[in-house]
Amino acid sequence: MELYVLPPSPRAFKVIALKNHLGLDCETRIVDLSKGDQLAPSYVAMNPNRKMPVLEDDGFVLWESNAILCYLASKRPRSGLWPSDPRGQADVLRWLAWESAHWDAESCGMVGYERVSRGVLGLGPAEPAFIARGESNFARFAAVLDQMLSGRRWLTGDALTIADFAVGAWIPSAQNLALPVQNYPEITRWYAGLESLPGWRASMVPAPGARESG
Ligand SMILES: N[C@@H](CCC(=O)N[C@@H](CS)C(=O)NCC(=O)O)C(=O)O
Repeated sequence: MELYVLPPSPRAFKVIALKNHLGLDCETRIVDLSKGDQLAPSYVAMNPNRKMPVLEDDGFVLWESNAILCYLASKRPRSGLWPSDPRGQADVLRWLAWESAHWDAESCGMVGYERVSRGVLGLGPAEPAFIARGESNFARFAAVLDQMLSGRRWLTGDALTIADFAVGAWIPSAQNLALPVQNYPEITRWYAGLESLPGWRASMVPAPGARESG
């Protein structure tokens, strides 16, 4: 398997952290967005969206980071990270959708796009109105996350799942983007649990000020 990624972007981090957590045999290839690697015809043939990450497994090509999480976790069904029972699976799917629609596109990712990705992609200065909207949405959705984590070790209960990888991958970026993660005690407690996983720690990239959310 090969993963096409640009760490420390959260969409890259989540798939790298899961690969490391599961000990999967998988090469990583850097997609340098600042150099336009995502625009190369060979890359566009894999992902016509011209975005990373992408997974390639023996001719099977998969884009969308949360779909990649499902696929990687399916390689180790006994890990329980992608449950097979209908309610467990739907609960995880709920959080994968929430992460993509709200945590990424409307809050952390919106602020990251304006403050970091625009620079990486050469798209000009940030638009303050989008930063303000992203910060306001962060307060809204971080409160939901904090409340839902109350009384739970992990996002969907006692067991770690790929939902934790998807949502938790944004916390280092949120901190670097000065989003006030520290105001949410349940998020802080839960994230400490993720950071204690050896595979998670091994995936951290020390890159202060550089492409935290690209
Ligand atoms: N929903 C997608 C989002 C992927 C995405 O937005 N990737 C960004 C950077 S992390 C990208 O490749 N941007 C390049 C561009 O838009 O030109 C996923 O989760 O995989």
